Amino acid sequence: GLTEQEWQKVMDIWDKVEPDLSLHGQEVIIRMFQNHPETQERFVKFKNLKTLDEMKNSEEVKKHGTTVLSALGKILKQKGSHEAELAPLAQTHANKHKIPVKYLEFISEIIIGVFAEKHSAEFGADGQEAMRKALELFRNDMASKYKELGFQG
Ligand code: HE6
Repeated sequence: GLTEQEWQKVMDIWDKVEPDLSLHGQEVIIRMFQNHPETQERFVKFKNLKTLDEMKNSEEVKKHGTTVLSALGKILKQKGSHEAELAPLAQTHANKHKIPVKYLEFISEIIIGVFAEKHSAEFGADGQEAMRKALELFRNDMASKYKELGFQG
């Protein structure tokens, strides 16, 4: 788990991100699609987006970025006691979307990268390390749920 101090660092960066969730979310989704094209293939609604411009101009991508980061924010704010928030997410991502844990690893690193770029002054090495631990905890618990659901992930 994380120490109270580490959770505080995670909450501090989230405070910076939250006022502009859709911009951060859009950037995360686009970068995930660019760096890991296999992730884009999982989206019926985004498979057809070909160029970076098409992605940047898509209101749907922006909207989905907001959806993903607000769900993640709700989870992080539980500071590890996230069973109620995590269970439905694991359920859909295992059974419906079939998203491997590897892809959750991709998006975790991208989230850290995007936040670090946009908030270099406030999100230093220790903040990034705390966020990495929080996202690892999230992924581990997703992976346990996946197993319970019989999804190899
Ligand atoms: Fe996904 N997602 N997602 N997801 N998702 C979500 C929250 C997805 C995610 C990682 C989602 C994904 C593919 C997520 C998704 C739909 C992720 C919410 C709240 C919803 C929704 O309610 O619509 C993380 C970390 C969080 C918090 C891939 C790939 C990754 C890495 C869909 C294909 C798909 C969908 O709706 O089709």
